[in-house]
Amino acid sequence: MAREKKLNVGMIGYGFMGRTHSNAFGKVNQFFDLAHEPVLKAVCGRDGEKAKAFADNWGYESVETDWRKLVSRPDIDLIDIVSPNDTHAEIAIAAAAAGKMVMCEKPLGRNAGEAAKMVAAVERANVPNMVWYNYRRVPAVTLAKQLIDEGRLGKIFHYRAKFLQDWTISKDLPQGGAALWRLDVGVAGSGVTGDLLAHCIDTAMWLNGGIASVTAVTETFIKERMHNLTGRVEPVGIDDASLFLARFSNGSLASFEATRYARGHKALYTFEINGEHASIFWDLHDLHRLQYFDHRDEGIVRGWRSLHITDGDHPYMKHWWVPGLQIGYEHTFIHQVADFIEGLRSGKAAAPTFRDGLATDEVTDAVLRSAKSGQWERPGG
Ligand code: SOE
Repeated sequence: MAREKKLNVGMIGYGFMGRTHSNAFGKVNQFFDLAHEPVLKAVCGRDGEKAKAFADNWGYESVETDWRKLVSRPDIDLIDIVSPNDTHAEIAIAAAAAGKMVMCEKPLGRNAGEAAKMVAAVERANVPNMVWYNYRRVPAVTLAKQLIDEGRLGKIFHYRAKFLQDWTISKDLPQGGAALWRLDVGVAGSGVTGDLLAHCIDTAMWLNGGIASVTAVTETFIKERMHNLTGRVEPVGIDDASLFLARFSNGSLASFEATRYARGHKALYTFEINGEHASIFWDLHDLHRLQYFDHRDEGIVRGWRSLHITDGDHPYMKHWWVPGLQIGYEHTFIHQVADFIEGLRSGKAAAPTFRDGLATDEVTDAVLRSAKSGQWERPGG
């Protein structure tokens, strides 16, 4: 397929996610046959020098220090938002009003109220939109979706997910400012509920359908931290740990756990799904494997199989190396760009759209509400 059209990208923010996205926009055409070619037109950051250094490293053609200017530039087709959560809504709404396509880092809004306004903006403007819940596009996770949709698991009884980290245990770690905004509730919206559980919820609803109700507990272990921007010790408003039980609309029961206080774990995202006939288990630390158990196998050889997801038949893998050779974390972002661009060609929007991102924010809001009320809560209720 000829790369007939340029897709001019203007990215706002340049942190960790800025690197994953820039890498994806830069590599996608080498591996996927697509009608559009992303062009790294401009990166935007308030610190012009740092933004320039980022632009030089990744090959952006220009730098802006005011996102409003970037959004109004006629040579930009797509605004990609990788700045902190408190900027997502304002930028996305302005970008949609300017007729730009919008891609936004997760979570979509700091809460469902913000996310709903973002959905209204992109749907009113009728512009392509997507949220970067990248773990859907780990080939093993996409294969899990395929196995479930083919009915191999049968009726699903249980969904179990966790996302464990340990990077905020020290009480000396400040909150706020560059790299530490995730600890500042005003900027992040919430703690691990919006940052980590949101990933688990997005994957879960994609694999197992809607969540009907939740009951949750959260805890803030360190109650006060120095704030980098004010220089004062201030109360901590985020949840450090968040656990909830859920009932899915299909009748299955679930448990979810996320924490930044699980010493020894850096990014242990796992899920297990138990169905009538079969079960699957996936672990981000071993992301190219899917564990599969099928009760219908002959008894003497029945057991958990460790599938190595590197064959050309596996989702996305025919675009990469040869069977047996694995890919990693960064490829999930490349897959996401490829699917977004393919959606532009086919007219069938690639998920998760902003509307899907709103559904996740409705669940995270319900989790936080339940942790306060001590009651079961309904997403969107
Ligand atoms: C937090 O440490 C974090 O970077 C999240 O913000 C990402 O979404 C997750 O994928 C990895 O951990």
